[in-house]
Amino acid sequence: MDERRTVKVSKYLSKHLRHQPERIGITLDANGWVPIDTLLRAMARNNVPLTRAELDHVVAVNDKRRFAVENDRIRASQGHTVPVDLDLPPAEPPAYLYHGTVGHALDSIRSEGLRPMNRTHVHLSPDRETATRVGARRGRPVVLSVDTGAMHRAGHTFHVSANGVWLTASVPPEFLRFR
Ligand code: HQG
Repeated sequence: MDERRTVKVSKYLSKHLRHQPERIGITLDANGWVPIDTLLRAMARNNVPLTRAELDHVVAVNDKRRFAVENDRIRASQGHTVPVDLDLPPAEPPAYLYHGTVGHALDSIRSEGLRPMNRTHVHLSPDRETATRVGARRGRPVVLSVDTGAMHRAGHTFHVSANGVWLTASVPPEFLRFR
């Protein structure tokens, strides 16, 4: 399978496993999983035929390990806008995590902090380099440091996804460093 098709299928999977499962007639379970045979049948019906071996390849080579396969089921590891409970245990974050955004969001972020917007959680990165890439999806990236140690001590809950993205409900502005 060539690189172009691999990326195309990965985007297709993100779209339907995170945002619009109903568009191809599948239903995610409460934890975001769908049986792989159900997914492959739905893809065939929607003119995107994919074999199990091809799916396994897309999952295995994905640059951000976006998908998890377990017991012949698949789910997106993070990034959902449909309400799913990833059922991840609470995790103690490092002292600082990072958030990549863009300049025009800063005034609003300064006053209301980070909100999940359309997604189920605010997504935080373990290092500045990753956060820079996240911000760059939207324009010239701006990286904020988040005092996650202080948030944790103040009782905020954190989870880490299977692919190393940190998730929390929101980040009040007092925990953000705009440097
Ligand atoms: C911004 C990708 C105004 C926030 C990435 C961001 C990540 C606010 C945008 C994952 C705000 C939401 C998630 C506020 C937050 N006022 N703007 N109060 N609070 N924002 O895409 O973090 O490649 O939902 O800064 O790598 O950019 O798809 O979140 O710019 O892990 O696998 O609102 O998506 O993963 O954008 O990205 P998003 P995100 P994948």
